[in-house]
Amino acid sequence: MGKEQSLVVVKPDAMQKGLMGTIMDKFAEAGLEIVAAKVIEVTQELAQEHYQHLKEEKFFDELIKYITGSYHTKNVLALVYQKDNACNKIRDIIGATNPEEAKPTSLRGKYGRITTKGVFENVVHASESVEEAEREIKLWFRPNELTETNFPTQVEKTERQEVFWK
Ligand code: DAT
Ligand code: MG
Repeated sequence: MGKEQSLVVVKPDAMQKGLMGTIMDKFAEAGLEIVAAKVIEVTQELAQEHYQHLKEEKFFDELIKYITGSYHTKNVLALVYQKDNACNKIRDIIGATNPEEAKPTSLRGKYGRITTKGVFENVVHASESVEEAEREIKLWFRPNELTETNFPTQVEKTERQEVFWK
């Protein structure tokens, strides 16, 4: 049995503010191990799928604009961390969803803000549970992008076009 894994996303506000190192330092201090990392632009499709459970919320459209980088840089840093009880440990470090309610010493408490449009610019995403982590890791990463995985994989032949160096 492998260790518990969680998806972490350093959101566009944190990327633009140069907080990637600060955020990763906190997780390293807590003994969390990185098993995947990549810088990507969040597409509309990925954003909508990631936040599908919030589709009916009145803040949904603004949330999608925020995570796809309409207000900051488009890049995010997507990571998979692992450790026993990783989801709870990481959620504790990042703090509550609303940055004004988050503990002042947490990442969201320290670096987050609410905009005049009501967007929670809360710096970092992390999976809330083991079940959510599995769904999110499978959504954001392919199996071969993780150095370790507990989730079953299969080999498929595809006709997909891939880009190579020339
Ligand atoms: P979390 O990101 O802490 O897991 P969530 O899954 O409930 O929180 O919501 C996802 C994101 O949606 C959250 O990071 C910020 C935004 N959000 C949640 N509740 C909100 C609200 N009441 N007003 C504005 N944005 C909100
Ligand atoms: Mg959540």
